[in-house]
Amino acid sequence: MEDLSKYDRPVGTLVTREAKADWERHRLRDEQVEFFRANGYLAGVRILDDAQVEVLRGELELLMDPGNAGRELFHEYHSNEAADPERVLFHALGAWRVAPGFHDLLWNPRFLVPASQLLGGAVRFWHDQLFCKPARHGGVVAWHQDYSYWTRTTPLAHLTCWIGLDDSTRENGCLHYVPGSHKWPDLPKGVLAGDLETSRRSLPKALQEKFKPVAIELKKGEATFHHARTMHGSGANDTPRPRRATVINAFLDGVMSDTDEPLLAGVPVIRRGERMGGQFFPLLYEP
Ligand SMILES: O=C(O)CCC(=O)C(=O)O
Repeated sequence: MEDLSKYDRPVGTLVTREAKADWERHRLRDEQVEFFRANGYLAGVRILDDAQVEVLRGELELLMDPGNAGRELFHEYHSNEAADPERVLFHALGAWRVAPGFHDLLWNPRFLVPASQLLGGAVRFWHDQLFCKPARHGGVVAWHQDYSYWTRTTPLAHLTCWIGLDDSTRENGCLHYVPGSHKWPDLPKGVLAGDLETSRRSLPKALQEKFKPVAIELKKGEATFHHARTMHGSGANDTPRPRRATVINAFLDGVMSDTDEPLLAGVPVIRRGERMGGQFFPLLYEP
């Protein structure tokens, strides 16, 4: 299986090539950027059309087979990460190395232009993630701040783009955010697919009082962006249809390693204090 991380440009046909001058039309409006700054998230940004969603759903089906040929290229691969034995949460990091659609998605201007506006500069890739909750017994994702999993990179200048491959609703386990929580301090890391509410109960009382989550219902192909300190989580899926999503995690160019260990499984060490870069962390966009 060829490792597509060798290519720091699109390799297939998922994303149509547009002249850079045409990328302006993907810019967020000022009020959208202001909403993100005030609340720590921005929902309802269309990233994919229905045909592109179908391409990614097809690739995802192959990737979810634990016997898939690219399995060894994933940095993490959990067919079921759910702590609850009655439920299933598929979660994997590294699809962009294996499947051309997930690879090229990183160079989609509909993602890159808003990401650059929200980060305030050049966009560098951190990693991708797949989060899939199967029909009827889909698992939860516990309340967390993404940066609690990423303190090995510094400073915090990170952004998450969550893209639905199904319509996501309260019933099938859509994402929920706590508006304003990006201004909270760094909180301890919990068990990602553990009990939804444990981390909430362990918060200081003052933060528990401010904990007023909102449900982010989206159409397939739409995205929501969030700040790396924004508290978020998602409930179970008991509906007859799956809730599938792909996530792009990025940071502002210039973020550094803060460890002498490999930053992801299977990736060479970037020494503490060195800027993130190289084959596995490509520069995606310089505005
Ligand atoms: O897909 C989900 O429900 C959780 C996603 C998530 O936690 C994340 O993108 O950081």
